[in-house]
Amino acid sequence: PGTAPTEVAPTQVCASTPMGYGSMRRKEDARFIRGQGRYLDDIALPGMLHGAILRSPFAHARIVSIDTSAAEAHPKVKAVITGETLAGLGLAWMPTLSHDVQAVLATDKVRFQGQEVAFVVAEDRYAARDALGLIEVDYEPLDAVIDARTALDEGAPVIRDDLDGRTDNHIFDWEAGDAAATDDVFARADVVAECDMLYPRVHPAPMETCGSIASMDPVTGKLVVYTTTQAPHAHRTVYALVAGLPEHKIQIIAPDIGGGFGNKVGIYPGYVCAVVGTIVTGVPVKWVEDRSENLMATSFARDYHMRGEIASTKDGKLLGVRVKVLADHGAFNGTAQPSKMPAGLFHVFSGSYDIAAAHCQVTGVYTNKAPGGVAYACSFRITEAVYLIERLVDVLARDQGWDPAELRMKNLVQPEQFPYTTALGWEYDSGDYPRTLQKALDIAGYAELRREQAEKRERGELMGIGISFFTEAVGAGPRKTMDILGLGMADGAELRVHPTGKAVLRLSCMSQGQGHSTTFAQIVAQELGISPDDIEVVQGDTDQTPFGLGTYASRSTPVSGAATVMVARKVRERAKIVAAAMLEVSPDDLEWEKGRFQVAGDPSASAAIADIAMAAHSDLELPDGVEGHLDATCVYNPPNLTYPCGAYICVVDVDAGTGQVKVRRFIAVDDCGVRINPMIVEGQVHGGLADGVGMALMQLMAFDSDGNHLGASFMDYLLPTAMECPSWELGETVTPSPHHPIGAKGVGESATVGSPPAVVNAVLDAIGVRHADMPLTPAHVWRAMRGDPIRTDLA
Ligand code: MCN
Ligand code: CUM
Repeated sequence: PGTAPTEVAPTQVCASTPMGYGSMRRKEDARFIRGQGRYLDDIALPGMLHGAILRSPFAHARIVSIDTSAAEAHPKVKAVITGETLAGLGLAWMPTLSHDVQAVLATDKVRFQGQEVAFVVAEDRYAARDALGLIEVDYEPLDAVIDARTALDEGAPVIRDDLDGRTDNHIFDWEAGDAAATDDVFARADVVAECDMLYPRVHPAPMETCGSIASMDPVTGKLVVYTTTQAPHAHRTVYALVAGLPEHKIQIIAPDIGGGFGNKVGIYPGYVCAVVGTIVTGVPVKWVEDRSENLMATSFARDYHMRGEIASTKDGKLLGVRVKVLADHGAFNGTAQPSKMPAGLFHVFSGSYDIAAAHCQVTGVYTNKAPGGVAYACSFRITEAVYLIERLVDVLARDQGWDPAELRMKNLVQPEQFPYTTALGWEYDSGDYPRTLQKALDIAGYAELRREQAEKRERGELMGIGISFFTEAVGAGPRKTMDILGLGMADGAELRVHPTGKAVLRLSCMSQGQGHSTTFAQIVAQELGISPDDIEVVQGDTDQTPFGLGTYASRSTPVSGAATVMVARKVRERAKIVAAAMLEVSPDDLEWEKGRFQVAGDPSASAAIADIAMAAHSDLELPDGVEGHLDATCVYNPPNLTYPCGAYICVVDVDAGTGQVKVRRFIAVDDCGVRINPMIVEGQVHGGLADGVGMALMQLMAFDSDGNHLGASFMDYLLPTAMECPSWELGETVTPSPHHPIGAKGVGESATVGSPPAVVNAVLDAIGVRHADMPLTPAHVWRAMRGDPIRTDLA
């Protein structure tokens, strides 16, 4: 027992480059594995200076005074910038992605431990750091709000007294669904299960931390910013708005990115300080944060306190679900999500089930913790939504003595119900949920696992089986419903085929490790019959690429991918006219066949794309009104989101003496529609499953009651390694998205979203406990087994 069945074969990598979809090796890896990646910290500009940030040791304190004279006297220091300096330039505060403001450098108060207080620019990084110690700040400590549940208490310290008329820490109330209809089904239900759960604060912790090099050319007045960003064009627009510069005077360049995971969506004070630094000194200024700074001050994730309830008939037909959420947004409301949705896409929490009524009520509060929110492969808070519903279903099954697999199978949305509109108004595009779950159960050998579990229980051994089924909504989004800071979420693409038949594709999205250079070339290859090796994908430079909102929420394939298909098809239409002129036939007589146009009924008369490209640039006479050359542009506004799904099963063994959890097996059957590169998809799934094991078992941003951050290094903030991960057993179903031009759905966050509840459900199944919060560290498991539930996030 316990060995993986052998029928799960790893994906075969194509021996030669496919002319389209298939598991080709990643084009970018030849560079990366030879150490030829070019990351922000690899860049050095002539005369460049280095910045460092002085950070607050307090979670909440008034700034009485700042004395920078000793730092300024340091022989290698070129400038010391404080909030007061910035206030003089009107830059002390910057807008956040959620229509709040955030201090660039604190002027009045510090509001979280690690907040930015002063910026030193010096000849080298070491001198800049040394000079931080010479700055004298006189703080007057204030009581801090650390537990979100006390943020709205009478008499709680008011964090945002900078905002006019603020007397409390309330940010927003938001609801979705039909409250009355939901209350109605609950009143009629035979059984109701409820559960309080915390999705604790975690951090994306990419391998590369964040940084910027800003360079203002004093002659042309052009600002060039090399920066770790997942959304170069969105950043440029924000800089333009803040600095009052036209977009063409700002160039954002994202070099190679060493992991983003949502951590590189927002604009951080350090980026703005680097810009101010170059304006003040007249030379380029580089700022790169260290690991502790990254963990303490940049975008965290989750921090959702949820009280969920689920209603069902006595024979297990789910009727309704409702939830009240308290969302901890930290000291500034800087979460990233579509503007009209302050809880992101959390309202997909009815999950994969045919549920008649659902309602959520979300309240956001300020606390003395770092701002940010969302981030970490979150699909705009679908992680929290999936965790909620998948825990509730398990709690209900346990209360009623039902099998959790059977309960799910009984309630899944059926294939014939698609397109399926949920009680919360989402239109799920496609899927075959029962088949997907059945496949996972088959790979797992579910019945046999339950038998094994029962036998082990007899012997006092703790083995658990946990299931989760998720549906995600990715590919934000339709312009009429989704924008960020007023910018509609459509993406541009430009494709140019050179005379020799090689091509350049320019995109607004930005790879952080997802392999876009490969997969987007494969899309063009599939449409035009040009080898992916001959297609260069350009991203990350706003002077070189069309406008679009960037890579997060797994939107690249659904939106930029669709734009790529459409632009390639536009080029193919032009190629058809050129081919018709070459072959002296009507375009209507031509058929497209594997990279060439051929005359219907006469395969010997044909023109390959490379010949067509040359002819398009030649003296060939084209019909009136037809432009020469072979290129096109397109902007894609998605009609709907895409809805990938998956069934995950986790098998754990728990040491009854120590509470140590070992993940023995993990089965993941994903459906992301048509797979462009199955190997890359599997890589994305592998990474996300490791994320899930990490969040469920070890990752946590904890605080003490004074707001001291207890996870500011990898000694305390634990990330999973290969040692904690089993050999993943993957499967797939493929239900193409009906509205995406190639039927592809996003997959980049699926496994991070879907796997934590499977692991938690497995551990709780093993120890026979109804609920305990993540992370299920040995200490937490051990206490849970003794019926001693604790708040895992507070020391
Ligand atoms: N893909 C495919 N077929 C599909 C769907 C996707 O071949 N049906 C491929 C895509 O072409 C792309 C990759 O899989 O190469 C991921 O595609 P997609 O699902 O569109 O996601 P994005 O490219 O938009 O990536 C964003 C997503 C997010 S939001 C986070 S967070 C995350 C993730 O990607 N961050 C990552 N995966 C990551 N992987 C790495 N290595 N590094 C990160 O920072
Ligand atoms: Cu929310 S993390 Mo990803 O969407 O960049």
